[in-house]
Amino acid sequence: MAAPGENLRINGERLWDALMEMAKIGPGVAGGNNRQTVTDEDGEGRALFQKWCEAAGLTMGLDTMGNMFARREGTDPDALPVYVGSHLDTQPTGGKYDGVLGVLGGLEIIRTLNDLDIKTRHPIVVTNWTNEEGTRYAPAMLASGVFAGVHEQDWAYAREDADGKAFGDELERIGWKGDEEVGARKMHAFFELHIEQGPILEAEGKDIGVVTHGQGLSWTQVTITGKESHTGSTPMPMRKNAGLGMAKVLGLVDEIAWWHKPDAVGAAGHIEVYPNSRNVIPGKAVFTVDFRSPKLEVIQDMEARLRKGAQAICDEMGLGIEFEKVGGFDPVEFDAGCVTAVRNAAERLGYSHRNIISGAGHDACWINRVAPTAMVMCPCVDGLSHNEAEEISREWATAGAEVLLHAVVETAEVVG
Ligand code: HGY
Ligand code: MN
Ligand code: MN
Repeated sequence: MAAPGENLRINGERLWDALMEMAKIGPGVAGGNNRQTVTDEDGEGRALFQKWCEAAGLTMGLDTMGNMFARREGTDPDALPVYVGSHLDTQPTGGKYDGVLGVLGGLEIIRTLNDLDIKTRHPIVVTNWTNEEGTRYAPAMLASGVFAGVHEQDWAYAREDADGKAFGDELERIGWKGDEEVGARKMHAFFELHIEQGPILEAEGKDIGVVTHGQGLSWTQVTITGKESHTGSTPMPMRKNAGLGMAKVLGLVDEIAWWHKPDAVGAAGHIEVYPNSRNVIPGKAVFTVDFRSPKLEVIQDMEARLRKGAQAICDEMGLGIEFEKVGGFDPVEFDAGCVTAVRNAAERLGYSHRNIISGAGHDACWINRVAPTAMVMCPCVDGLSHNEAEEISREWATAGAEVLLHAVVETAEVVG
């Protein structure tokens, strides 16, 4: 496949303007975003994306999980499309670039090809995957997981948020539940541009991360039960303190991750105690343990140590404990051909680059099961993400989108 010339560049200002425009929808309280999945704000963001896609001459497909597919025709209608995209939903205290850069970077590719009247043999489809974050509805990468055949759609529709609202009902309520069968689409390849969400690229002064692998993830929801009682009048020996049990287990989670250093991370970001009253000993604690590692055997060992150690803590304290696996995927190795297209693009464009393993999960990790897939990463300031202060530079956004452009166009085969 002929590679595009090194002077094929995107319009960095236009990409940056699009990012800032999208960031106005579902603003956070500290400069970031709170555009959680299947909320009204998510619906607004989708509508803006659709408007831009239609203005760029794309036709929009929508499947039964709300995944959006904006198609630019190729010269060969029978050729499988090259897909490019990420997610528009954000964390409750999310940044402006996590996911969004990958979707709007895909749109910028289309806008650039239109400007230059470049045709490709394969169609190109810009994609927005529903509920990548997994915050309001666990697990993360829910809709790309259904698309890849990992989750059943009915199970996904029944997932409930903290207020007991079902995912399928909310998707329908915001008007973004499509008719197209999820997973019916076949892909020639899939590329995802994403911020690193870690410190490596910035620390090493690299413009581009060539993502060869994605570390695996395990989410275990733990429920510890004790006995609610008065914080003042209940003698210490009589207490069944579920909150204290949780605190000890959280200390164990940290120990387990450090025990496997440097190949493991562990924490709990979701934590609830009941009744959460100042003068009541918690009778129940519910929290989700997030373990990750590039090595499957390390993830499995961490899960086993958690169950054994947490059970022993609760037995000792006279507390009940239940475990439920609520998310996870094995470590991922991306497609060598697509990864090479990304690396060659960075070389051709004169961007410094290094191979990198993705610390975060992405839709690409599931799509890698059904199509040749690779990711492009750009640095982010202080490696910070899942924080409203998440920041990137215009130069980094431009570099990432240009590498994405070259990898996608080379794979889609320029015609004429
Ligand atoms: O959890 C993750 O890694 C992703 O940000 N959803
Ligand atoms: Mn993301
Ligand atoms: Mn995220």
